[in-house]
Amino acid sequence: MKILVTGFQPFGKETKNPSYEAVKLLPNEILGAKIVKLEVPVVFGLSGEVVAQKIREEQPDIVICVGQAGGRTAINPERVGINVNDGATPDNEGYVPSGEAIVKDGPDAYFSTLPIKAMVQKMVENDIPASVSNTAGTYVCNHLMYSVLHLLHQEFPAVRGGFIHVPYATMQGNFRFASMPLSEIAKGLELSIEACIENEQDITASHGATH
Ligand code: PCA
Repeated sequence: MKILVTGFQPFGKETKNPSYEAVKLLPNEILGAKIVKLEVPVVFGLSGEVVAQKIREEQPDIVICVGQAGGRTAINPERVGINVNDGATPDNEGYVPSGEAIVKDGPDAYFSTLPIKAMVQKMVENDIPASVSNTAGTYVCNHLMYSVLHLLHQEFPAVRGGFIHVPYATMQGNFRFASMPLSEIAKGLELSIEACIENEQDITASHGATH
């Protein structure tokens, strides 16, 4: 089995992005699966193209994209990617979208095809704070999640994929917000990858939210 794991370059005021910093710490093999790592630019459009090219080259069985969600208090497997780019802050090429579709006439949303509940359960059992998130936002992370799931749906229906948001890493020094040591973030990603390998289908469990 081969698993493509992506993380992002830094964006905004940050000089490090804990997503790719944590991906770099992952072993090159997990439960016998080969781990292929890729750093992705924080740019609408280009992010999806770079990952699509790697998927075509590497032909992975699973694609897991990871991004920073500053202020989140846990590692969050995302449930859904939505078909919209909308402005929060400029991407790394200065572009601020205004609510356009990612794929014209594409489906409104794609659900993750990763076992998000099994991933959360495995992390929590191992003392890593984790919960399911029901929004990946409307910035580049949501863009990449939707773009990858669209590609997989169209061209690689047997390949599972999805997205994980991670909090700030402690070494970024944003102490007014929740953070986790980078090694713990990497541990959470490794446990999530194990859960993906172990669970072809997700487990039945309640991981909803009232808001
Ligand atoms: N986080 C941003 C984009 C890149 C990243 O790491 C997001 O949540 O959209």
